[in-house]
Parts: sequence; C-alpha cells; structure tokens
Amino acid sequence: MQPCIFCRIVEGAIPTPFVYKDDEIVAFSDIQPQAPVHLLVVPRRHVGSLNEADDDMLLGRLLASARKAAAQAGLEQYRIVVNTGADAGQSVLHLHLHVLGGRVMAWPPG
Ligand code: DGP
Repeated sequence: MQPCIFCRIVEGAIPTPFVYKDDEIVAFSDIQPQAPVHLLVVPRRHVGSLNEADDDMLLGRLLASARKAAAQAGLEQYRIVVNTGADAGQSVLHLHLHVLGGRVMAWPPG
C-alpha cells in the first residue's frame, strides 16, 4: 500500500513549509494552486475523509485553524472546501480543508 502523502508531509519526510501548525493540525500551500492563495489544512492524525472523522472537536479545531491560516496568509475573504469522495474531487485520502483566496470566486463550483 502506498504511504499517505499527507502523513509523510506531517512527519517531515517531504520537506514542506507549514504556514500554520499546532499539536494536532498543520497547514501548507497546495502543490497545484487553484487560486493566488491555496492552503491545505490537515490533521496530523490520519483520517481518510470527512466521512471517517469521529472526533467532532477535531473538526471544530480544523475549521478554527483554517481561519487562522487564512489570516496568516493575509486573507480576509476566502472559500473553504472539503472534497469528500471521488465524485466530489477528493484525490488524497487524508482529510483536508482547502482554503482558497486572493481572487473573486465563481459559484456554483464545477
Ligand atoms: P483533493 O483533490 O481535495 O483531495 O486535494 C488534494 C490536494 O493535494 C490537491 O489540490 C493537490 C494537493 N497535493 C497533492 N500532493 C501534494 C504534495 O505532495 N504536496 C502538496 N503541498 N500538495 C499536494
């Protein structure tokens, strides 16, 4: 089985600057940015997706951390996206929030 890419980033095996970090969560820039600012907010513990998250406190902390990471990146207006499942566009099977900003966003999303 392939090692989880976000677990490898969390443990430092793939050098990645963190724009935010605490005991449970890290945030870093997406390698394929879809906006001028595109951050990923990731729990250190492996959780496959939002559907597998069994810790409501962690989910709250992820959202609060996304707000902090957005502020750290200078964003006052931003979009948070949690792709859940292949049909929704989830390609990395480790729960993550996308924080997108720095341009006007269209709605509905594709
Ligand atoms: P999603 O499609 O919602 O699962 O988003 C996964 C995102 O992860 C995608 O936008 C690209 C990003 N990504 C994949 N591999 C890496 C990596 O090695 N480093 C970083 N920084 N981002 C990655």
